[in-house]
This record gives sequence, structure tokens and C-alpha cells, in this order.
Amino acid sequence: MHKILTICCAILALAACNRAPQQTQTPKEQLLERLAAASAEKHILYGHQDDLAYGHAWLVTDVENDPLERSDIRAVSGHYPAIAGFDLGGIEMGDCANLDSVPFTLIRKAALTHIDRGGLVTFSWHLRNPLTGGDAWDFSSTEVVASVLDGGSRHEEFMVWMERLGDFLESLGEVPAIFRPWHENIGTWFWWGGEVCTADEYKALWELTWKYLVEERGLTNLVWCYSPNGPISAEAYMSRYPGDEYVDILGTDIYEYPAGAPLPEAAERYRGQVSGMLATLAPLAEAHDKLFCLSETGFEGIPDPVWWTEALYPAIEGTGVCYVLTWRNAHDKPGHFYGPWEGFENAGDFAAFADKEDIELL
Ligand code: BMA
Repeated sequence: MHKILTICCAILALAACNRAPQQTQTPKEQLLERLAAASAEKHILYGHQDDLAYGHAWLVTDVENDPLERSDIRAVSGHYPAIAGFDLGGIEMGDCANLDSVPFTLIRKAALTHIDRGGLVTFSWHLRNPLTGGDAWDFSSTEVVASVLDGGSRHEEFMVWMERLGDFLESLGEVPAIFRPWHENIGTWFWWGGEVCTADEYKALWELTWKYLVEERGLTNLVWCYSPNGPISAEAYMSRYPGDEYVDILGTDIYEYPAGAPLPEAAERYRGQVSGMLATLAPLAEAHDKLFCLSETGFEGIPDPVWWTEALYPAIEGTGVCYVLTWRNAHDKPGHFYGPWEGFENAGDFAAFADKEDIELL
């Protein structure tokens, strides 16, 4: 009996040796494959900013012991979002908490917990202005981007900021993450905006960030998302595109604003803007062999009772967009929310959206 077993094992071992070597995927490739599969099936992963760290009127305080099971999205739909977004603004200063008072230890734990549960994470970065000392929204100077580039007056200090960012990202280990720096760069409300730096300066800023994190720090698990504000033309979108080697996903941020118009008209305008921008991105993505996403969206306070099913869903359905992320439910500003929460009167409309066959939550 033993002899037969031994022979069988030897044959099996030999067969295994003769098989072509298994190509193992990197974490980054795995993440991109998951998004590509969703896009090919015309499924859309749903994401929510800061989901496990806080929500409408609550914030995790016991970072060490909290099981991080609370989520506004889960409370109304039974599911965690597929993607959790977090913001790293403040990491550059060596602060303990980000600009929204969320400790970086909590962000790190929430991100890893979410990934452990099968979710994906994305990081944005509302960092401070390195030249004026103001915040990310201080676009008072046209010198800021130039000042942090090689040879600029703030370059060395800026590289310390980059080092702190790199330390945080490295502390996540091998897990993949979508990194979305220098966003909403065509309009001008951040210091890296369209009217306060040249296209070449913007591209050099992106390249510097990429080269530092990827080449110098060796972080190969980042999936790089370029996300200008939309809607804009393909020409405007590409005018500051950093280059295929530095970008993995073509994103765009588009919000609905109360325009003084009745809600159905505002929804129609939003639908037109989003579907128009996605129709611009789809061929660009194909031509550059990239995926595309709606990296930020929402309607502050969700005043439209059917926003999810009548404004957002029709705009993204069947488009091939791989994910859509709605912005945060602030823990400390009652009207500043973009996702539903338990007790919110229109939460049922979100549940109906989350129930659609092509919308993926965890
Ligand atoms: C903005 C607002 C701010 C917040 C920032 C970073 O869109 O939500 O209140 O500080 O994002 O999260």
C-alpha cells in the first residue's frame, strides 16, 4: 500500500514539475484585474469616503479596541461599501490626525480591516500649501508647484513631506491601494489647480511624486488614479495628463449642486454631466489601455429623495465605469453628508440602488 502511495506521489510531483511555472500576480495586478472584471461585466463597485472611521454624527474613538463594524452604508443596506476612501491630508506635517480629525492610526486600521473583509481602499491627499503655509485650498500664489520641484525654494522641505507620506503608505505592507493625488486639477481651488501652475509644472509634480514613491521607496502596490474635475472636454482632460507610465485609472470628480432649479431638472443636468464625461473617458481609457472611474461624486445633504436611483444610477449604468465613490458623511458637520445614514428619511432609495444587480457592495 505504502509503495503504491509513494509511486503515485512521485508521478504527481513529476507532473507538477512539468507544468509551466505559475505566474503569480502582484497585489496591484490583482486589484486592477478585479476592477477590470467589474468593468467588463458592466458592474460598478460602490465606494464611500471614510466609511469605517466615522459617519453621520459618530466617530470611532477607541481605535485600539473598536471592531470597526459600524458603517452608515451597512446600516441602511446590510453591506459595507466595496471601496473605502480615506484622506491623508496632514500626514505631511507629521500630525497624528488628518484634516478632518481622524487619527492616522484609525485610517490605517480601517483600511487594513476593510481589505481583510475583501474590500478595496483609495487614498486622496488634501495636503497643506508648502509655500504659503495655508491649506490645500490656498491658491493665492502661482509659485507653489514650481517651488517644490527639483531646484525650487521649498523642494527639500517638500521631500520631507513626501517621506512622511511614503512612511504611511509603506506601513500598509503589501496590500494594494488606489492612490489619487493632485485631484481636481483643471479647475482652480487647490494650489495645484489649472490657473496657478503650468501644465508642465503639474506633470512634473506628478512625476516627482510617482518617482519618489515607486522608484525611491519601492512601493509597487499603488494603483495611480488621475482625477480631474469634470465635466470637461477630452482635450482639457489630457492637457495635464501625467503620462501612461504614471497612471493606471482615468478618474473624474463630478458633484451635483443645488442650482436653484427644481430637483428633477438638477438631476437631469447632473445625469447629462456624468454620462457625458463617462462617454468622454471610455474611449480615452480604451486608447490608453486604462480603466475609468467616477472617483468622487455626490449631492451634499442628498436633498433629492430619488437621487440614487434617478440621478446617479441612470448616469453610470452600463457605461463600463469600474467604480463610483460618494464623499464623506462628516461626523461633526450635520449637513455635510453624501451617503445615507440610519434614520435618514431617504435611505430607502440608497438601499434600492445598492440592491441593483450591477452595483457591487461587500
Ligand atoms: C472636502 C470637505 C472638507 C474635508 C475635505 C477632506 O471635500 O469634505 O470638509 O476636509 O474634503 O476630506
